Amino acid sequence: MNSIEGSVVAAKNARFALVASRFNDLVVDRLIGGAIDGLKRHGVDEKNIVLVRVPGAWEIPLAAQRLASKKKFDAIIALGAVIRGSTPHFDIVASEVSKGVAQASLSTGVPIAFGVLTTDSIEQALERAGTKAGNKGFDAAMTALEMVSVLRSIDGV
Ligand code: INI
Repeated sequence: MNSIEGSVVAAKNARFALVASRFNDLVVDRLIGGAIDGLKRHGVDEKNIVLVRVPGAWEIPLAAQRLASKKKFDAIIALGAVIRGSTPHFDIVASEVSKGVAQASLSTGVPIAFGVLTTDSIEQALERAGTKAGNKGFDAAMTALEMVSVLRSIDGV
């Protein structure tokens, strides 16, 4: 049996774009830090990382799709924090950003790791941004590395 799986070692010359929202930047800045730390510690050169900031999570899918369609990036990492209670449209924003990111990834064929937190409180968000529950930005970076690797392996079959 042949088994194909990816590794989290940076594929040669792989390029990554981070799309991160400014809304709830206290949280999102920590996700960005985690993602960049993860990429660099797994062998990605800083010159191969581009950071794009957008106003809110709602805007992430379009920016991610535009970046993906350039075919210059091996993977994109979407980072944001949608926190219930900030405004009544939490559910709409949370639902659309997840659907939009999935659609952008499938329509372009470029992996987009989903590092957008959807939480009930700022405390839950901070727990997932480098405190008690790890850093979902770092986790998303690992997913991006693994998807680049596994897609290159699939392409080589
Ligand atoms: N954007 C977020 O990134 N997080 C939120 O929690 C949030 N809430 O709750 O309102 C939010 N709203 C803004 C939205 O993403 C758009 O930027 C805005 O509607 C303009 O298009």
